[in-house]
Amino acid sequence: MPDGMIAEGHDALWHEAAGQIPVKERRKVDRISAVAAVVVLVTSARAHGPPPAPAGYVWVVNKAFSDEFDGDRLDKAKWHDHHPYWKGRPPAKFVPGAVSVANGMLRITNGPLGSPDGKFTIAGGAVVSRSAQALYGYYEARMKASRISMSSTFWLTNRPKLEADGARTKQELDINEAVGEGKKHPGRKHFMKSNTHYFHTKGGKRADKAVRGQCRISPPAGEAFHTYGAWWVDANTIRFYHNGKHKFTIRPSTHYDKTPFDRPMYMNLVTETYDWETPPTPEELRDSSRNTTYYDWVRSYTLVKKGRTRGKESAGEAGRSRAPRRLRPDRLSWKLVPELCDPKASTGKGFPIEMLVDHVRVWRGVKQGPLEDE
Ligand SMILES: [Ca+2]
Repeated sequence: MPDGMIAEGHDALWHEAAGQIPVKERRKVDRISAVAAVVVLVTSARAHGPPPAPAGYVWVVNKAFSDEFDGDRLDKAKWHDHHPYWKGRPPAKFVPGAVSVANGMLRITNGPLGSPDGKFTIAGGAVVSRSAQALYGYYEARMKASRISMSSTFWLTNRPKLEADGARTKQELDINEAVGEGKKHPGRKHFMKSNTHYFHTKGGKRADKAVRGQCRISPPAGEAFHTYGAWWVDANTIRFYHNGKHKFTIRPSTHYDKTPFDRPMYMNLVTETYDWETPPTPEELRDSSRNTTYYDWVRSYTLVKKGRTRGKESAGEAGRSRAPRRLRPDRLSWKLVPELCDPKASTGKGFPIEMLVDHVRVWRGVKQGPLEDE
């Protein structure tokens, strides 16, 4: 997904009729279209996006938690290839060697651990965001679970907080915790499994106030890519989405805190073994047709009040995002629409609303591109 992309809600403006484009403008448009075509290729693979933004707001990409995994290695500026705070749950240990990026995918390939380490005999993997500032917003991943009795996960959590009464608290938002081929729980693969945990530890006693949610999915988690999303609306409300459709809403426990989910978190894409599930055998772990979890992309967005996005962007880029005044991007962007709807450039399926977003991207490119020389 292009950086700085702005997504409107689903109220498309496709019927906005564009008038005849003057020749002079047309040249610009043609050149812009070349840029736009590249963007189209990138975004035509979009399976889903955020739900409609509330009136007066737009979704803005949260870059720290978004990645298409299109390179040939993990972006270390954005992610750890291990878990900075957790070795893993025995018998699976998080090993950087399990993590790779290829063919547009982040892959976590589980296997037998080369050298057993105490209780650890299995190599799993963890990709953890460097930023721990994920708060309210939309978080979405397109992924396919492995088909072994380890999990394929997408979740957020934070570090423990010391409360005034001496308790330590932390929260966890599990958007999806799939097991593609369970042994004790073979039916799990048919569900998107989500959860919210409020952990409270005091005087050596640890309590977990969990509120779960789930929905049925088909095909099973390990047999196809699915898009799992969560709209963290506020401290008490999280809406969950499967393939772009709202399926259920969780209101986290308020047993210890009236506003339980109001602290920022970091993101986790990890594979785990559990005490409630039988671990895979070495043979299963060596089977490359089933031992790998695939993440096509992770995309995250935050809501920003309309009219505040431009200032926000230029503030973040020291003014670099401002297009040359004579190009009048606020007008010309609408003239771009018929160009982008050219059947030759389209997939034939019509463009999703996200195309509007790309116009914004195009205009940001204008300043640094060849058009500036005209
Ligand atoms: Ca990808």
